[in-house]
Amino acid sequence: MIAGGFGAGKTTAVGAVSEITPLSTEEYLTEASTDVDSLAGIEAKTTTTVAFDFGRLSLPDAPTPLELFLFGTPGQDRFVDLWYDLSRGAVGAIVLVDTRRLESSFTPVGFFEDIHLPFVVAVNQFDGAYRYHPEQVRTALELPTSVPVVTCDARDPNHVAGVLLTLVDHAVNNAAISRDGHAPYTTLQDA
Ligand SMILES: Nc1nc2c(ncn2[C@@H]2O[C@H](COP(=O)(O)OP(=O)(O)OP(=O)(O)O)[C@@H](O)[C@H]2O)c(=O)[nH]1
Ligand SMILES: [Mg+2]
Repeated sequence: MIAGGFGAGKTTAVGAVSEITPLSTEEYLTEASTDVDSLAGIEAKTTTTVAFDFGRLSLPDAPTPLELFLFGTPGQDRFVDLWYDLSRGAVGAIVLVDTRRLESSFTPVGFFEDIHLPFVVAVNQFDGAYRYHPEQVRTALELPTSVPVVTCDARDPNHVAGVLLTLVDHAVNNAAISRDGHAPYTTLQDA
């Protein structure tokens, strides 16, 4: 799963790295969301994801060759029911973070902690945004040392692939049982 707050760069990340034309469910932002979905720092944004993004990435050079199916979530908290559906059977999650709007990261971080799905935090370094050290972001989000925190540019395929490899490595090394009792990465272990 590629998760994170509204406008953190999830659709951008899936589109950057997918080797198929991504399925996207973008709809135009309207005046109705002006007061609830802040565009501070992302004023050029005109659409938002209303269901999910889907893409695919093969990693033939990974220690075990992998084919990852990428599901980008909608960012707003009001879509949390959909996050539950998308997380079923997932290997793990990337939480993309925009440090200018850090508060929108708490809900996705708490969500993956609650369902015990391995996740990594990737700070999406927007142009002009202050460059915080990953350890400062860890402290601000109250993350344990076991959760990897990395930086990336969500527009760069190599960066996003690198974060996915970090996630796969983290998921393999952190066996966890999801809240519904299924091992979330059975497929990965089988591979
Ligand atoms: N400068 C810069 N802009 C980015 C980066 N990633 C995304 N953007 C821009 O930021 C805006 C938001 O990107 P999206 O990919 O739509 O974000 P999202 O997280 O999918 O948004 P929602 O689905 O609405 O929650 C777009 O205008 C992107 O072009 C980045 O790494 N650097
Ligand atoms: Mg999106």
